[in-house]
Amino acid sequence: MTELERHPVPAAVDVEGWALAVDGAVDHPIELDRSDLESLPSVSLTDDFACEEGWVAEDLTWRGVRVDAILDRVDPVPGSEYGLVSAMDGDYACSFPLDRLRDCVLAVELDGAELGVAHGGPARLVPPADGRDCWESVKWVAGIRLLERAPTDGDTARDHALSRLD
Ligand SMILES: Nc1nc2c(c(=O)[nH]1)N[C@H]1C(S)=C(S)[C@@H](COP(=O)(O)O)O[C@H]1N2
Ligand SMILES: [Mo]
Repeated sequence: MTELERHPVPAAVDVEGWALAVDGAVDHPIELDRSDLESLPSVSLTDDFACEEGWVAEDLTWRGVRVDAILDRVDPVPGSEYGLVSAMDGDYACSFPLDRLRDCVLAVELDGAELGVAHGGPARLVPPADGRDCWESVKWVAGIRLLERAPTDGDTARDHALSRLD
């Protein structure tokens, strides 16, 4: 079975009119479209991506915007400590301590080309490789919601990912 057969693009993923909502415990909620994202400073990083299922995709070069640069635009309230990153495929979402989320890159390019929908385009979260779980790399990112406390529900990514393992 190929990787794309294991991880097909769900029907709920609709990239037309895509925009990223950044809201929650912030002073200035915003919505960014592709050109807004392109106007922010970008960074590149190259690493391997390993999945709990036992495969590794080597030497991937991502380009995108550090979440830090996005959060600077919304002015998180002082008590903001977590971020819940949600996706277009149903209730898939993953929470992060805010400091770690700031270090993630919201990737819009993979290996020098626009990030295709097959791999999570228009925008995919790429957390720092150190201590990263595969399900934290949220594909088809639709929202970043800042929270003052760790979410007690809605943080579904791990369950979704592990439910695919036998
Ligand atoms: N929105 C969303 N993101 C997701 C997933 C998912 O099901 N939905 N699966 C995760 C898991 S477990 C893995 S291993 C990778 C797979 O990425 P790939 O399809 O580019 O190989 O996406 C991660 N991000
Ligand atoms: Mo995974």
